[in-house]
Amino acid sequence: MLSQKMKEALNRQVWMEAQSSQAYLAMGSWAEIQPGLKGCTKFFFKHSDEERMHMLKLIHYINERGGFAVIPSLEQPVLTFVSLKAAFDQLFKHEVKVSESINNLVEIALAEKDYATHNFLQWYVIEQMEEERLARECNDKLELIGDDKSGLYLFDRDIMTMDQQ
Ligand code: OFO
Repeated sequence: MLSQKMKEALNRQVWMEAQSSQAYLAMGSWAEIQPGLKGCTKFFFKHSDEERMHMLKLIHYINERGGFAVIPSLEQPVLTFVSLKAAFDQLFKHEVKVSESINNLVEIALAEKDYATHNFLQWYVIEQMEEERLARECNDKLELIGDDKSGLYLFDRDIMTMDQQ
């Protein structure tokens, strides 16, 4: 059985994952109308779907452990970006915030000796490490590329394979 505090904290995480999904959906929609960003468009939409899956996993966990997962209302995400680099900067910052939030959940689980939730959260800990790595890698590459159009072309072509490493 989840404690009240744990239930509330997990529900906040539901909101955070849903908000991430919205943010990446907005990035995908923005990328889709930019010339030559087919690969990035696919990447953002795929990430939005993954965040929704992270949210669903939490919803089922809360409900299975005697809580009630509350479907939250969402804030409108940032809709437009001055550059692809700006979108990826935001994505990276967002992932860092999500990692902090997951770490906070782990701390609560440990403090409450809720080892089931602690165990459940390990999947998120690993996932966040991977997402931060990928976002950092994308940012580093875009920093190197700058305004070089052929570099951007290759980045867009390769981004889906970077995602699988
Ligand atoms: Fe849910 O992993 Fe990113 O935010």
